[in-house]
Parts: sequence; structure tokens; C-alpha cells
Amino acid sequence: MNQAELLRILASRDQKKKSTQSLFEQRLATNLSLIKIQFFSLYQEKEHKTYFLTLLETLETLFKTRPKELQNQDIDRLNEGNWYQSEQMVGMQMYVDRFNKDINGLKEKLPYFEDLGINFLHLMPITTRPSGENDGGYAVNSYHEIDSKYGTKTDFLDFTKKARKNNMFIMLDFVVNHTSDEFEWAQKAKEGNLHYQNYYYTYSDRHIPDEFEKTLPEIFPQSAPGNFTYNDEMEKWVMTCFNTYQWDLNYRNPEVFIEMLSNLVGLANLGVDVIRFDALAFLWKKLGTLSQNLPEAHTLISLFRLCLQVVAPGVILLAEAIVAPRNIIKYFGEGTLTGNECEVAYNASLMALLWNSIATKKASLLVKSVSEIPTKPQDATWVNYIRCHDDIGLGYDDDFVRAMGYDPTAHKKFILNYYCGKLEWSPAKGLMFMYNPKNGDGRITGSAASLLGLETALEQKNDKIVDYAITKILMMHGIILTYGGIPMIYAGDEIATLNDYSYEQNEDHINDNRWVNRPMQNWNVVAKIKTEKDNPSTIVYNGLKKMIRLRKEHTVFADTNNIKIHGCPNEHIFVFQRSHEDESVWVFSNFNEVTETINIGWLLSIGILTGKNSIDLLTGKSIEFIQNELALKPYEQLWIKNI
Ligand code: OTU
Repeated sequence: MNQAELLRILASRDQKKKSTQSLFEQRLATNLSLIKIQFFSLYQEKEHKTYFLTLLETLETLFKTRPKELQNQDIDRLNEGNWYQSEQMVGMQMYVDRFNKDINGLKEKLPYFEDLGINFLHLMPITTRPSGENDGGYAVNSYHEIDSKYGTKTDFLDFTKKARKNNMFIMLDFVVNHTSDEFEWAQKAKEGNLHYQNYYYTYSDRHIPDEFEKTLPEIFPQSAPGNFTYNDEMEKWVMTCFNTYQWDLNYRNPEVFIEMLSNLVGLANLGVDVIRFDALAFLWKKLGTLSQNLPEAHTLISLFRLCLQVVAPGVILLAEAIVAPRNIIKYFGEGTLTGNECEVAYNASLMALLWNSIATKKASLLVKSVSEIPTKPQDATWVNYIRCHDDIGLGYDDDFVRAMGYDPTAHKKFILNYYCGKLEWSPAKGLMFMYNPKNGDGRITGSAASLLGLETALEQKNDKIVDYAITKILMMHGIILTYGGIPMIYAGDEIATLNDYSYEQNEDHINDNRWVNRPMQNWNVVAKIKTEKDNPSTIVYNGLKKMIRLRKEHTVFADTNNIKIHGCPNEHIFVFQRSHEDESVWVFSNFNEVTETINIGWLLSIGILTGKNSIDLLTGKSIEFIQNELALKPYEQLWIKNI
């Protein structure tokens, strides 16, 4: 079957030819040959021809379901170019219920976002889920039925409509790797329906599961060891890489792909601008491998992207690939078959390296790692963040750690000890997440403020450490606001929220200490911002608000791959430069708890003008040199610009 043949099949259908119909045909024709190559590279042509025809029919049906207003927006977005790279983008992530009760409660808070300068929201899952443990909604019972605790579909459609009017962008998750064990397919599978058992990886005995276990790593080794769960009703083993109630979808079955494409479009049609592909590195499983980052997973993501290009081209994808630095950029489609995958990816490497720099008080590993990772494609961008709802994984490249003269295992242990209360001198207050004694791996949980020492400082009533913690919180956010990409602030961090230990009292959360960094938004603290000026929360809020404003005022902060990392001779100081045409801004961050200096000669060598010819945008003051040295106070940050 060739492309012309397929187009003929489509054209021969009894369809009224409207202008939207020709739009569909045009988009399909543009993407068809790639879609076809990729589809048949995953699913053998001989056996799966009819599925391909089903896919084409599905695309046409889906195209018709796209609301007119969103279709028009798609066209505007295509004309607009890469809107997501703009310096105007500033994001915040939140659980709708923990932020302000429900969708309508969230809508009431639009003025809060406007005050701070937020124009992009990542809402954690809001669709139906099992009533007990549900991984914060990442165990989905449906892909677009809104859970009644958040409101109704109408509430959400109203919300996205209002958001669009206010130039607010919305991101929702597409939990693409698994469904809950209560999802309709899982229920049918449990009833013995073989057709639906084939939507998951199900096995009647341990033979294949045991083979898989030889190479599959464990994601939640403490709370959900192993990667298979026995289901009594089905009397079969089912693959569950995450929690026991999250069943991995079997994308070797083309029907799963086609159905999930419809689910994806359903999500897009709610008026969502960015779709976060959750755990996408895990999409393809293969015996004898780690079953992460496999080429077939990339092809699958690319297929989703190309199909969405036909139906909803204004919607972009975010890759949640918390994997090794070199593997992350592949999710931009770099070096893969078509180059079409996600427009945005989490900068998990930067995130982990920033926490490394806080613990070591040095920027050296950060500088080495970010300078040696290949540049991302021109049209792609990062989500830069310091904290999210998950744990912090120590995704450092061991070769770089060795190059710094550290032993990777000992170094990992040091970082875990620093953050998880094992070092007396460390002000950080975090928890160990999913420690695996088999290999010494562990991850870290805790809120930004607690990890940066605010909780300890307040307990000790130590003003100096309180000041340091506040400065660190602002410095870390200053980096994600200027680094290049969309900064994503975790709700609560803008008011320096501490760890929330109440999860220990909740039986659905007790086994998952990520809940320590998923606090309820404290509106009492917010109410005091106007009156209590010296409060750490107020200082952080106002500091962030100012940095956000400054970001938006300078086009250098739009992401055009215009970043240059400088290896500062002072290893405690992280320096990078953002440039656009004749304008440059250099961001300096001191990771040490003492004052650090840099010689004027080095500043001149990277283009900074001296003699009152440069200013710090944050204070508006000119840069002072004392005896030919620039001094940065503990955790101080400068945004230097020549005038
Ligand atoms: C994602 O994260 C979500 O962000 C988590 O909240 C979910 O629990 C999970 O998927 C399952 O849906 O395991 O600890 O290596 O780190 O994809 C976080 C990648 C997670 C994983 C990441 C996953």
C-alpha cells in the first residue's frame, strides 16, 4: 500500500467536502508518509494493514471532534511560531485540591497568579481515580472524566476558556504508560476478557515475568518491589513497573496505540495547551533490556506527535523523562528517526545538579555537566525547575563525577546524607525516598525551603541561617528564571512553604513520602504578604515577583539556545550568559556560605564592562569592584548587564 493509494481510499469516502475537510486532508498528506513508516516499523505491515486503516479513520473522526475555537487557535499557533520559548512564560505547578479546593477555587485565584506573574499552570491529574491509594491521580480510571471532587467537565471547560481569555496556558498530564487497575480495560481483563488482557502485559505463569525481572530496575523498591503483580480474579501476572495498582499498557498491541491516541485528543480538546507525557521513557518493554529509552518508545512518541499534528497541531508535548542527561535530549527527537517528538522536556539534569551544588557548595560538576551535554534542538525548550511533586533523583553522569575527582558511589552517599539528616552540619531537612539497599540508590524528598535550610534555621531561631536559607531559595529560583526555558515554580515554594509531615497520618499517603513536599497552599500566609514585610514567606514572594517581572522585561531571556556557560575560575560561582542581538545578561550565583571573589580581568575577558558601565538588574545598582575584585556575598546572585 502506498501513500497515493491511501489518499484515494480516503478521498473515495462519501464525505461532504468542506474547507475544514480540505484542511484535514492537507495536514494528513503532509504527515502521512512518516506516520506510515513509523506505524509499520512498530507493527509489521503484513499483519497490521487493517489497523493502519483504522488509524486513518480514527484521525479523521478525531479531527472532527476538535472544537472550532481550538481549531482556530491551532492555526494561530502555527502562524505564531515557538510561543513556548518566550521570556513571558512563567509556570506554576499544583494539586488543584491542595491549592484551593477545586477547579472553581482555582479560577478564583487567577488574580494571585497575575500578581506574581504566572501565566502557565501545570495542574496535577484531575480525572477519576481509585478511592484509596492512587499515586496522586497518576493511577487513572479515565482520561477525561473529571473526578467529582474537583468539579465537573463544564467547570473545567469554563476554566480553560477563561484561562485562554487571560492569556494563561494550561498543562495537564497524559498518563501514557499505565492505567489504574480499575480502568475499564483492566476491569474487562479481570473478568477474563482475553482481548483486553492483551491491552496489558499479562502472563499465566512466572516464566516471562522472571525473565523480565533479570534486567528491569525497580522504580518503587520499598513500597512496590518487583515489576509484576498477581491478580487473583484474572489468575494472571500483570506488569506493574510503578505501583501494584498501575498496570503497564501493552503498546505492542496497535489497538492500544489507537485507543490511547483518542484519549490524548480528548484531553487536548478540553482546552489544554501543553500535554505532559508522564513516564514516557517506559513505553516499550523488551526482554533482556532495562525497558527504558528504547528506540521503539521514541517511535511511539513520534507517532503520537505526528498524529496530533494532523488533529491538534497547536498543542505541544512535554517529556517527563527523568533519565540520564544524554538520554533526555533524545525526547526532543534529536538523533531519532523523524526528529518529531516533544517540544519541551524537563531539565532534570540541571535540577539535580543545582542540588548537588548546594550540598558541595561548588558549581564545578554543574558547569562540567551542562557544558558537555549536546545542545538541544533550536525549536525545543526546557522546563526548568528546582522542585516538583516528585522526589529528587541523583541523575548525574558518573564519568563527570569521576572527572571531578570524586568516587560516584561515595559522592551519592554524601549527597543523600547531606539532605536526609545524616550530617550534623547540614541545615537541609529532607527525607530518603525509596532507598534500595541492593545498590545504595536512594532519592530525596522535601520542600525547597526545608531542603535549603529554612526549617532548621527557624527551629534553631538562628537569624543568620534564616537569611541564608531565604537567599538560597531566591538564588535557586533566579537560576531557573534566567537559564533558558520555561521556569516552573512548585506551588507553595513562592511563599517558602516547609515540609508537611501530615502525610504520616494519612493511610493512603504513609507509604509515599513524596507527600512531604505536597503541602496545602497556606492562604493565611499569603494574606500576610502585604502586612508582614519581614516574614521569610513575604521576602521570598516579593523577591520572586521582582525576578519574574525582570525576566519578562528582557528579551535575552527568551530561549533561542542563546546561553553560554562560563567556567568561572572561582569554583563556587556559577556563571552563564544570555545574549540576544547586542544585549547580554550574565547571571552569577555564589554557592558558598562565605563571600567569594572574582578578578576584574576575568570579567573583562567575558565581555562585562567595568567602571560603572554595568549594573545588576536585581538591585539596579552599578557593579562595584574592590581592589580589582568583584565580591559576591554568601548565596548572592547578580544579573549583570552592560549599560
Ligand atoms: C511520574 O514520575 C510522575 O511524575 C509520578 O508522580 C508518578 O508517580 C509516576 O510517573 C507514575 O505515574 O517514578 O518518582 O524515572 O522517575 O517517570 C517519580 C522516571 C517517577 C520516573 C518518573 C516517575
